[in-house]
Amino acid sequence: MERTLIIVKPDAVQRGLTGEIIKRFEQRGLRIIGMKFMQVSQDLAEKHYDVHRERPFFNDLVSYIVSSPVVVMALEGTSAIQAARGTIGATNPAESGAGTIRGDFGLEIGRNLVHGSDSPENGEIEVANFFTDDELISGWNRNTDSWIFE
Ligand code: D4T
Repeated sequence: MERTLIIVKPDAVQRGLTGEIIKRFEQRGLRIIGMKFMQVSQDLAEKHYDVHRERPFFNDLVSYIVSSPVVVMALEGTSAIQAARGTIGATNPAESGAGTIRGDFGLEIGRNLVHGSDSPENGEIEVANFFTDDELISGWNRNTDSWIFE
């Protein structure tokens, strides 16, 4: 099982797309192990995007993620990283295929609606950055699990 951190970003929450976005991950088969509505602090935003600190778009990225509340989810599943990124689409919505979240709802890279972790290692780190242990319910079973996980 892999874990991925999903952030329904400020633009998606403001546009009323939270339910639509959660639905897509649920129907993909990923299991929710944590979810909350929150305001990302400046410190947490800088930590989350630390890998981009030297990039020219770093300040815009941080301002965007702290600009309004977000919904964060920790999801678990086999190939959760790759599956979630497929559901999300390419970084630039203009290049995302129809049927992906960014391809269906976005146009610009700086308003790309949703974040998903890019590796199993980063999935673990990012989930731990956004959730305390007692906010996560890992290891619960859905009655449908055997119809989703082989
Ligand atoms: P996130 O991290 O938001 O899920 O996006 P990706 O995983 O798809 O893309 P990324 O880490 O390469 O970029 C993080 C974030 O930076 C913005 N960005 C990126 C930008 O504004 N301009 C750029 O040129 C790039 C490469 C968009 C996503």
